[in-house]
Amino acid sequence: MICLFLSIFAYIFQSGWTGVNERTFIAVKPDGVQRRLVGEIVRRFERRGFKLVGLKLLQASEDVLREHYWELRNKPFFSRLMTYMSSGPVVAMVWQGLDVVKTARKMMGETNPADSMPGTIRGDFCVEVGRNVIHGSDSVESAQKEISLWFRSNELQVWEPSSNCWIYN
Ligand code: RTP
Ligand code: MG
Repeated sequence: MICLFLSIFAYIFQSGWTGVNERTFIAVKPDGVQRRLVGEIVRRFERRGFKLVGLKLLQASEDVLREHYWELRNKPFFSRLMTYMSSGPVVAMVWQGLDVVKTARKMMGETNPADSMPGTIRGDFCVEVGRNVIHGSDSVESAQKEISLWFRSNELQVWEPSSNCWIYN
């Protein structure tokens, strides 16, 4: 009963979540899964201090991918991108924390791995834009849309990390 109440409360107030409650959608793309980078990527977000609230391994449907990359539908690389993203399972995740959208993008590096600094995920683990191992929402608004596209509200966990007082003052 309490869980149900918390889930409904969380769902209703999802769009108002900011500050330490900000959320982003991260996906390890099929090449990242194939190359056994899931653990490394999760480790980086955990060690930075972000909270994992959702995680699943799935084969993304064409409908979900089309919706997810709708803004890129007229780009010349769109069909290659669809083929790439449906070439194997992806690990879909939701991470939460202060400025997590912006910080996750910094941790990922640039879209083109060649422009990504060493120390970033793309700067450390890939070389080509068409195999850039990770996706991250580019704004709080996109994050909200992507989270509701990829996750049902009951797949997101409401929990209080015991380390919070060592991460936030
Ligand atoms: P993502 O959405 O996957 O996190 O990547 P992003 O914001 O850094 O870049 P975006 O412009 O949204 O592009 C989405 C994905 O499309 C592939 N791409 N291929 N010139 C190309 O062949 C090209 N440009 C982009 C990449 O996989 C990119 O991450
Ligand atoms: Mg993008």
